[in-house]
Amino acid sequence: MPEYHPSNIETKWQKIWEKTGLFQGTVGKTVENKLYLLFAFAYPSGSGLHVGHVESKTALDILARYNRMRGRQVFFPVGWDAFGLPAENYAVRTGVHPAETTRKAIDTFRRQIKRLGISYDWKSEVATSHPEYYKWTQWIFLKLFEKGMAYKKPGMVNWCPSCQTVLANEQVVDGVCERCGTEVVQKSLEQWYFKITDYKDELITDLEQVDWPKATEEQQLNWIGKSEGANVQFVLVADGKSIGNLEVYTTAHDTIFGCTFMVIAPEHGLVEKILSGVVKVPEKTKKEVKRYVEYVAGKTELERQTQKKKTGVMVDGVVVINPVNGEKLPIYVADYVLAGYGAGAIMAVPGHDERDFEFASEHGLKVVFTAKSKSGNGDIDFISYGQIKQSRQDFVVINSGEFDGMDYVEGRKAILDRLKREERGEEKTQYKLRDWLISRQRYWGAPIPIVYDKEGKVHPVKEEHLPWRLPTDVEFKPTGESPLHGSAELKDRVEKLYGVGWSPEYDTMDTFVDSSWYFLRYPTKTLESTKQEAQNSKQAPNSKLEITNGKESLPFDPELTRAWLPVDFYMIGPEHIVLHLLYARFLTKFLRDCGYLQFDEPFTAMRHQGMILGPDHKKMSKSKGNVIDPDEVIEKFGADTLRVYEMFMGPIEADKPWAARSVVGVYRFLSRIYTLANEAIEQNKSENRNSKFEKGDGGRTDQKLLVALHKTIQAVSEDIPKLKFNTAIARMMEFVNLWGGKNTKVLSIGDADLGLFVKVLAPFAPFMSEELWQNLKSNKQKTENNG
Ligand code: ANZ
Repeated sequence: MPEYHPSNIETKWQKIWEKTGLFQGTVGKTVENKLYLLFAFAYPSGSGLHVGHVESKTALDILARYNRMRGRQVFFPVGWDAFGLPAENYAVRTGVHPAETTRKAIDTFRRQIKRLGISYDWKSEVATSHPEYYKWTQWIFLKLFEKGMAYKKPGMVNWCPSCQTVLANEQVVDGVCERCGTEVVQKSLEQWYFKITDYKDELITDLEQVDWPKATEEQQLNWIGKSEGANVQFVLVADGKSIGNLEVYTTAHDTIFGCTFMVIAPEHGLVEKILSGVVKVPEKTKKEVKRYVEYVAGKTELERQTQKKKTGVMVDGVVVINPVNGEKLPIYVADYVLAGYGAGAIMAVPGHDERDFEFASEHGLKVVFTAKSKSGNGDIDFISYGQIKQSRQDFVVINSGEFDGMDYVEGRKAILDRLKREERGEEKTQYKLRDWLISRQRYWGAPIPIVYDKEGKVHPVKEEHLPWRLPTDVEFKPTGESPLHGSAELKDRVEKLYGVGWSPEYDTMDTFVDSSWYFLRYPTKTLESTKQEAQNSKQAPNSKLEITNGKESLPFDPELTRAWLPVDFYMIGPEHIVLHLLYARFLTKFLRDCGYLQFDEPFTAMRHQGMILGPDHKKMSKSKGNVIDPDEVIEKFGADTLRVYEMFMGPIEADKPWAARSVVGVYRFLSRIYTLANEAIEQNKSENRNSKFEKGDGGRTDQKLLVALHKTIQAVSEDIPKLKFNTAIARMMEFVNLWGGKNTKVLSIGDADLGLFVKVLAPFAPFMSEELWQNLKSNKQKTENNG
């Protein structure tokens, strides 16, 4: 009886699958019942595949194999999010070129993934750092530029003094750089932006079209941050005279009688007027304001939003008048009010806003409540506006003149009506979403395809010059300037192509640009690879490689795109969901409006995998020494065991700790199947039964086992589409226990029924299933020959 030696079996089948090109070149132009499965492509880090990758890749691979078996046309592509900071930081430390590090890392990942038996269509393989890919990232930039959707403007950016680069907000964690821990500062730079805000409303409403986890949709909405409120005008008074209006944005105009002071951001226009002397204030105040503005300049926006202590200074000599009750209110400059949102000024209502309450407590300011709970005991206490908003009908307006006694539904409307009538306020909808800052002062990214003439005027690089290559003659020393500044080749290139005195754009693009359209490229890449191979083998020497729509070259074939997109199912870690999804959705909508795509949303259904924790129940990290290396597990137990174990750990969306003992348990389970199956095959052969394998032969199977088998088939078939892989495996384990548990008699099973069980197992443990299937087939041949 053959013993279970996974590595022999697995490497054998891996080679055969590869040689026969199984799973390759799977996209055709006419499709029926297609299923486009997408795994969020990985950053090829030097440390190779981790067990978390194994989890999500296996889960999708099960879906791919299962659906192929059910006759669906499955497209399951693979690629690399290959540009990015880590390779560049490594180059800075070691001098090894990022292209070199990235190539090596991709080789490692490719080897590991193949060893795992993931049934990718390798003809689709893309890497964002390859010129043939970033050519099209640049093409998309040019399309955006052409439509006025890519533009340049100076902006305050988060700057990491150590990495010498601009950071996106989410790369700043607690005020420090996410990568190196250095404190982030603010800096003004000319930057490129994409006008994602043009799509803000559609990015909200189109969420109705997708089947995503609710929490993920929520996060999209929060980031877009639509808020409905009002702009209100307060009269500004200096020296007893009106000097104009001060506008605030509020979502709680119904609390306006409770406004006891006004706060403006340090960047507000009025601050400038005070410092330049246009608005006169006492010299001492001016100095205090100046000092405060300087103090704030070092803080990031995030810090300003999250700090506990609310700092600020009073502007002596200027006041505002509350339009509803004529009260004179002091003005403060404080950094908890941000310049970029609303009017950069707020009416502070410490009775109902936590931030204002903290500020009022720090500075000894008056608190007025304008709301009382209907069910309350009469005592007036702090009620947060969040509570009021949740059930306006349960709160009564108080301390608000003629509006007293109304509930907050009625009061909100009546107060707005009065502000509108007196031309002191109007409804206003605000969004938190800002345009997408895409320029990076880094090397390892797609160069922005822009050149400047002698006057510094912006010109797009001509399409015929794409790919606008990333030069290689640069130094990896952080200088504060974009590394491309150091390239003589780039300067020469620009002068040769565009004229003497012209200069290149030195920034590269945010890697989020690369990853926001890769799923559009996959089907076409597969087609191109197939054509390329035919050409190489001289089968079709004249086949044209270029994809066009008759008018222009395109990154994605129109017919193929119509046939295969959108993506039917996207599996992605919960840590990437906010920005990546938002940007991919934005570019999809933009390309649709250009006429290249026919759908609104790129990812029809989506789910998230949980995290695999270390044996100590903590997040795996090198520094904690709790990292499990998938290569080691495969070496010891085989890829099938690793796959089945990770799927058995628990619900796919949950975080789960690694348990070495259970790995052994899964290995025993698979060994048991291997032994039982081969024994059955042997038995069926020796008894010289004419096995009707594949033709349905229930007769030779123990009746009890037969019933269990069909129950198992049903349960597993139902569990897989629901991603309930752990329960599916549990059902298979129950079946195997009945078939031949440790202390029970082995029940007989005919070849045909064994074949059915092997099929059920195949998506989970494809190598062993293939081996058993082969044994069954040769059994059939032998018995047929004998008979
Ligand atoms: C008075 C008030 C009273 C407010 C109250 C809230 C509660 P969302 O919903 O997130 O849009 N605000 C306006 N502009 C701001 C800025 N530039 N920086 C910081 N805060 C700003 O938040 C809207 C509320 O945030 C606005 O409504 C304003 O405070 C504040 F009981 O006005 B509110």
